[in-house]
Amino acid sequence: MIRKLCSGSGLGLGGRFGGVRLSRRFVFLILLSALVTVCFGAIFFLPDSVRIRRFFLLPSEPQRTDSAGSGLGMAVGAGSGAAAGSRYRQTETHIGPARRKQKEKFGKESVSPQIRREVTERHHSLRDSENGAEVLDASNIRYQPLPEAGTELADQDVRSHREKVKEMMKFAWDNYRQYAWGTNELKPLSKSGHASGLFGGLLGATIVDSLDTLYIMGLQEEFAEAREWVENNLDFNVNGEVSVFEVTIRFVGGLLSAYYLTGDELFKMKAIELGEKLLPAFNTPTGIPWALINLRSGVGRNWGWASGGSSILAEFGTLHLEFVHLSEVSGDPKFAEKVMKIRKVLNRLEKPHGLYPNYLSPVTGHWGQHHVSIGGLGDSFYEYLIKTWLMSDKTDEEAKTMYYEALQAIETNLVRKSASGLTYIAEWRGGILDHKMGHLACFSGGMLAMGADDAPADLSKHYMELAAEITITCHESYKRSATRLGPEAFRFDGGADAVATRMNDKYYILRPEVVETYMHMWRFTHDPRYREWGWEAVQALEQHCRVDAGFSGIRDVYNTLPHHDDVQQSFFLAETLKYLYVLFSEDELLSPEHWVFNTEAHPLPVIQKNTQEQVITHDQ
Ligand code: DMJ
Repeated sequence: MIRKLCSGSGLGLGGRFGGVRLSRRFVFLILLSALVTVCFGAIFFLPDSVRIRRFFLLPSEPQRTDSAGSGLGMAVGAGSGAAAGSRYRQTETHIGPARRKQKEKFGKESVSPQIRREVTERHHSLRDSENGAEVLDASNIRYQPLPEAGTELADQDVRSHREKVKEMMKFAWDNYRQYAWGTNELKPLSKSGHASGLFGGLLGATIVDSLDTLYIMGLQEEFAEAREWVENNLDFNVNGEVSVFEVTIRFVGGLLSAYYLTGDELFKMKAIELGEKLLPAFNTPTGIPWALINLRSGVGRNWGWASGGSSILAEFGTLHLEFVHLSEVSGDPKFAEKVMKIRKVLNRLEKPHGLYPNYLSPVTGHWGQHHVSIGGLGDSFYEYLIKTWLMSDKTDEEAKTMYYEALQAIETNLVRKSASGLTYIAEWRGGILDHKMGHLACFSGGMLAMGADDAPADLSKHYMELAAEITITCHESYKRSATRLGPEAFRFDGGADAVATRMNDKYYILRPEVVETYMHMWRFTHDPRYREWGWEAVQALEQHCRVDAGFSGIRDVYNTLPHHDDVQQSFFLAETLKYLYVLFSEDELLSPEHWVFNTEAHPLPVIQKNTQEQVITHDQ
């Protein structure tokens, strides 16, 4: 019995040697547990622990950017099919020898000095231009406040439509303020805040996204509340991973726009501060940024689902307008240099049939999967080429050339007509056409119209016709549903003609692209049907998306029985309602000669060649 106790329990009842063995084990156990405690502490409490956590804990992979906030969790395009299990964590410290070589190659390229020279030359040429005014010093740029809107419209119907849109904005805002203030978005059925995975620990997406819409609509009290929140609560020092693209278009774009509209330095300082926080995302061998960045540690990585660790065309290709303006307002060319480098890399790459695949490795500089789309994953890259040209006051020839070349390749390879004669833009998978068009792709009607004027070799008329045809098709996708709202994606094969055939393509999450195109088409043509179609959309939104406490997306546009997704997307206030409001306004409000909308509908001023035109007023 005693022997048993001695050998088994280690309670000190054994002989001398047994006692020594037991105390060694005891010390060993204590050391081991101390080590485990230290490791765990490091994983959970050190600031740069995100990567380690990801390694040890089951990942909660952020969703595809565009639709991630939807609550439906749909991935758009090829992203959804990409191996969910192939987790990719390629930070600079993880690159192998071959890739390191690539990094050195790209690092040593003459691209950087060239870009620096171009950006600096541009800086100087503007600064030294005729009148000697320092136009790049934003304190010299004065933007006068917009007038009280609504007074100048002669047409009573149009005026009342605009008032209706303003009322919708107030309703969406009031409910956000009441139930979700300070969070990113409102859940209008749950009456609570919605945390989107796109913004890490960043808060207030709806507030920052709404600033300019509130201001433009003359909702002054609401704007003042939003400003106060920005001043006291908007904090970028968060330990969380954000989407570089989403934060740029919504937060940086929203702040810049608020600055340019109001001249309030607070917004400028905040925009620059956030821009600085995003810069580490560009520390890759090629200069193509990571999709995600931890704002505190500066560690970047790509989405796990994106072809072989690629960055996404529509993300890294949609930073140009904001970063150029960050250089404008800060006087520091480093922001513009980053996006110019992206441009250079893209420009010199070999393109299959002249098309830009949606995936590009930031490490090797090689294309990933050959999936081409003017909808999700590709869309706003093309938009930013033509808008960069326009925003540069038509001086950025490289952007212009790249846009028209890309457009030509798209037209040759992707634009098709359905059996009933509807024009659509298909997707391309390694040379095989997928005859579907996403809601996101419907922005392209407006883009085509915007670029028609400067098109080469008398293609202007043709591009305007194409723009009108695409707009008709997108309108048909709305018209052919029971709710008169359009699905996330619609098809042109297997007997389908501008309708969704799969259940997970039937949702509508308050997206703006179709009304965005109506707005541009109205401005370029003054054809009244675009205002009529915009009004149809307003009525459908009121009927099917308005709920007790805000607006919600719906899960099936072909079913009038309500099945809401319970998310009021921030882009509904930033874009959908703003574009509708502008559609029912006079052309002078944010006119295309002086303003370019970023892809989140935040107006940024054209950087005028002539410095005298730097004072931008509403009535120019
Ligand atoms: C917005 O955040 C932007 O318009 C982006 O370019 C695409 N997706 C959403 C709206 O649908």
